[in-house]
Amino acid sequence: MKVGLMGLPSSGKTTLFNLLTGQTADTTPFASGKKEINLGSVMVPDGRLDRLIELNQPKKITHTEISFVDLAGLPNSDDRKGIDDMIPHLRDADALTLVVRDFENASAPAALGKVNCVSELNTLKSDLMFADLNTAEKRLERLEREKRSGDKDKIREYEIFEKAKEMLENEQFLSEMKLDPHDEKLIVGYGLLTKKRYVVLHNFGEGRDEVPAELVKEAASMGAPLVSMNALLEHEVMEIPEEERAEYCESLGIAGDARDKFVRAAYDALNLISFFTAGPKEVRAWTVERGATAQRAAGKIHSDMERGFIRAEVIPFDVMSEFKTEKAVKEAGKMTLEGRSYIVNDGDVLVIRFSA
Ligand SMILES: Nc1nc2c(ncn2[C@@H]2O[C@H](COP(=O)(O)OP(=O)(O)O)[C@@H](O)[C@H]2O)c(=O)[nH]1
Ligand SMILES: [Mg+2]
Repeated sequence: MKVGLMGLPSSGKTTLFNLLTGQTADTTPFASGKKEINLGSVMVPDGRLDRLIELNQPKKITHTEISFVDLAGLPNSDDRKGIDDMIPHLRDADALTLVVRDFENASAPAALGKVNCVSELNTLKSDLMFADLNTAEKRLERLEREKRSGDKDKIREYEIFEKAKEMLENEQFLSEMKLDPHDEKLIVGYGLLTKKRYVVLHNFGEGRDEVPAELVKEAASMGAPLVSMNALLEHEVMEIPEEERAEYCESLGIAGDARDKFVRAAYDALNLISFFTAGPKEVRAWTVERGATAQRAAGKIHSDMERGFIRAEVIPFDVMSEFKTEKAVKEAGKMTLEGRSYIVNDGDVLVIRFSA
């Protein structure tokens, strides 16, 4: 699962990337003209996993991970050169973070003008819509010919892209389009950007920690969670020894947990859930799409488990946490046996029974 970081030059994407991954990617200004791609994976913090570790004292611990990709900044809206280079990398991301700058930055291109995080978000939104409009128009041009064969799917695809074009011209994101699963299949290959899920990151500088109401409104209108942090300061905090961190954060008046909050928000934006396997050997968090069945979850662990699936023993996390051991849960009659089509809940602790 991959989350793309998108934002105007000097909004702090690479700083955020470094904070997230502990890497030391170059944060020199966009003016250097480099077009590099930074990729790194990050453990998703999960308090439930911590509790299961406490209960099981396992030899091995495995978190779920998501990866982040950081690209060179999108050019500002008057200069769309370079946008085409970046789009493919954004297209194959599962979700996007829109980073907006709310701090003075001498290295920011003068063309960007005064600090205005709301207008930055709007610029990014139009860039996204513009890119999708491009895709839709290109596709319509081809389909014009292709649909003449009478192929039902081509005709349907044409209708969908016509509708998409109309929506984009009216500044609507395609995530608002109602499509049935068959329709979805027809267009899934195009990686339409405005159909993705988003997180908005308000990256603020000194004295600007208040989130502008307009930004809250804009983020909400696209259904995106909003996280606010001073990425540079949070990064500085991570660089000092762990035992001094709490005191340092207190002196700065910050909680120091912005990184975890952000990773969590990005994970949630992906619309994934976690289930757990827990024992003395290993406590592990696994990821499946919301709505996945027990059999599908088993397949995440091992393909043999999916194939030979017999049943799942299910303990909801809260029950596990309360009764502490599997034995106690069973004695209390709180463990359920579920078949292959059971829909896994976020936080389920699973034991899969299968025949090899
Ligand atoms: N004051 C302040 N400066 C920041 C913050 N985040 C990034 N910067 C600075 O802004 C410049 C550009 O940051 P960078 O992460 O390279 O931006 P990018 O072009 O979006 O990747 C660097 O000099 C950073 O140190 C922040 O939250 N506050
Ligand atoms: Mg950068």
